Amino acid sequence: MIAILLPFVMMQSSGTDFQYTPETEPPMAYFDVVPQQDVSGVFELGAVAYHLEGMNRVEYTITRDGFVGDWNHDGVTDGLDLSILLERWGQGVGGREVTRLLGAWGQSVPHRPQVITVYEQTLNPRTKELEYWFALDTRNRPDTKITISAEAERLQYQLANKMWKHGVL
Ligand SMILES: [Ca+2]
Repeated sequence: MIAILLPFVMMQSSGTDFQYTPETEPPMAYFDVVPQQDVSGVFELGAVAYHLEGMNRVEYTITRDGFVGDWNHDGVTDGLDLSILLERWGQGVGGREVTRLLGAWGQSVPHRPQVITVYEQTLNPRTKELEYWFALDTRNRPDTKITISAEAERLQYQLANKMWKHGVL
């Protein structure tokens, strides 16, 4: 079981002009996830995001507590962790996880934040909603608390305008 905390950050434009200029409005975005829940396996996690000028991307930053390869949570990565990993072999755990574990052998290496960028909204099979979503695989790292933050960025006005002129948008 893994607890997911979901703070959300939206990028805002800074302006003191009170004219309505949609190209300077911040995007609207919300996680389509119940916060602070326990999940396991592969969890399709996403946000609904919208902007009048179009969305560019939603960027997620995944921060994990604990240490790389420390499957038994004793604070160090060693043979006991390798045994646990091998018991889970083929269940979302494979060579990449062994490499990660061996790289942290005998140490207490904190997880580095993982960044995932989603540029297109598609149907999230879990929620049946159009979202900027990704598959969070909780099987390939030791169970721990995961905090996920996201930034939603609108399409830049100049880029949208240029794409419009070329008939892409
Ligand atoms: Ca350990």
